[in-house]
Amino acid sequence: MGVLNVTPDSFSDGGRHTTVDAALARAREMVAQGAGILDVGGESTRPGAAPVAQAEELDRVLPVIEAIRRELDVVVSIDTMKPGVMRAACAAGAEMINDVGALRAEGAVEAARDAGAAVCLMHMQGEPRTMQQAPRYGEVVREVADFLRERADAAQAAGIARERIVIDPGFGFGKTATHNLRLLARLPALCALGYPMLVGLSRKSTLGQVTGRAVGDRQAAGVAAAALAVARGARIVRTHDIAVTVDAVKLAQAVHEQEGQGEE
Ligand code: HH2
Repeated sequence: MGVLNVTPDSFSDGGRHTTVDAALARAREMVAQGAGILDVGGESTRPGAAPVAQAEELDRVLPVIEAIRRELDVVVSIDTMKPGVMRAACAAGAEMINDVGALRAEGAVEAARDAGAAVCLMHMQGEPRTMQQAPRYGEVVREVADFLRERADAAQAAGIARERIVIDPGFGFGKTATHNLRLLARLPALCALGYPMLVGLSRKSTLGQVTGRAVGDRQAAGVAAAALAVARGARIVRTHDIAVTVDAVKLAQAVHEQEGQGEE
């Protein structure tokens, strides 16, 4: 899953793809490099980010979704928490809704159900503006698992088919580096919930804390994180760095498939 932020303020690629032409050029590049899904976002969720009005978010994402759908053979995902954006984006051709709020906004579950789209339900403690101020858990893996199970149950109770549901521990969303690393280490416990697992660690601050590197120099750490996640059962990797991640994912997947095969 390639990240396509059409925002002025996203933490690593903000301001780069704010025209439709620039976004489409980046979309072409990511598809050529092997992305199977493009995640189009018009509102940054980085720590401290300010909310964006719906009309502004729609102005940013709709022309880009329409342009991608006209030209490229790729699944478009809409990264939003707003039911109105979900509906309009799916009407414009998005087939997946990536909601960092896990469809908790009023009307979001219904919008996702009516759109007939796949949904990614992500765990977040708090809200983007304040989530990194003091993340706190008793047992982070259990609490994230309980939340994801509850949201997946709620989605199905509202009429969203189980096969359409993807889950995500939400790395960096109300979590310290230790929380993030523990969730990655224990990813199999979350995969055991029985839904395809999406992970997004690309360029995030935990990679910086472990390696001491700035946002622009975290590609190698991101590739390693993607491989570690796929080796632990992740099925979709959300990344800014497609070509190198595709190779890492292929290798990790090939090794993962050999687990439990052959001699005892
Ligand atoms: N991370 C970001 C945004 N959306 N969605 C899912 N499902 N999982 C993630 O880990 C995730 C996400 C944050 O990264 P980015 O889009 O690069 O930055 P910003 O939120 O500043 O636009």
